Amino acid sequence: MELQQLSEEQKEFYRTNGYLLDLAPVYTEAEMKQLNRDLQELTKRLEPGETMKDIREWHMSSTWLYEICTHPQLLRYVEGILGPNFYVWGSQFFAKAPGSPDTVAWHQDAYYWPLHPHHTVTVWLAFTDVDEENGAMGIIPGSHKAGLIKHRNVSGDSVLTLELEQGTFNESAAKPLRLKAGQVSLHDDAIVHGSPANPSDRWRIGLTIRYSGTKVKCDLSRAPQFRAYLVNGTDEFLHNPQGELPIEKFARLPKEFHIASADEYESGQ
Ligand SMILES: O=C(O)CCC(=O)C(=O)O
Repeated sequence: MELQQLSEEQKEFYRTNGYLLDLAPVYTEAEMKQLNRDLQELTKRLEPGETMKDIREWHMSSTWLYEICTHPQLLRYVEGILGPNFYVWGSQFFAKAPGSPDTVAWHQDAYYWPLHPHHTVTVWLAFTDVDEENGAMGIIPGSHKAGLIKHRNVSGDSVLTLELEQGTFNESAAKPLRLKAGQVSLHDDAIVHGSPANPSDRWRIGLTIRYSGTKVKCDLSRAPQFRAYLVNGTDEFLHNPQGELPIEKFARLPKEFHIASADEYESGQ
């Protein structure tokens, strides 16, 4: 299939709103069926007590996941946002079983990450159809322009540990990111987003993949596990340690290689 480039209109929409939807699918229905079977194989590598959200940064250990993160169509979409030179450094599944009470509290990704400057885009690849009924992610259009807002610790059913305080953004403006399996959305690292529980009888599974322009430097004192994999263009800065390519199809990454999140940095873990 011929690769799609982002149009000038789509780039402008992203700059204004901080997200992008309605892109041509990256995978066909048949490919998604196979990818979901493969995902089952990968989940067999989880340890007791772990869930799919612990499949995190496994692109460093699994060639299967690395190939998804470097799918040529994904790279073309990301190139439209970041320009020609960028690396991948993060990946994580966000899955909600039928009836799962798990939520993702409203947050801004950049608050979690010791990355400067802000030039990071997340691809959210739908492994299942997602909509309002099964806990699709919601975003607040344009909220990436307001800068970073202070987060507080959250308890309860959120799978993340920090949240924005109510009143710091306009929750009623939230837009659900509906996707068919095999489609992606893109979002800016400063956009306010989150997701509700899944009261439906369907699974809701998405893979987030994080890409940054080569000018982005990670503060390694806060995330020593950080590894950049140049996936497009050239790295004229060499700001970050380069990752080693995985060699096994479904190998897990030892937990100590997960990239810590903001609360963990703050508590010095
Ligand atoms: O899938 C979700 O509900 C949340 C994903 C998310 O927070 C992210 O992509 O940063």
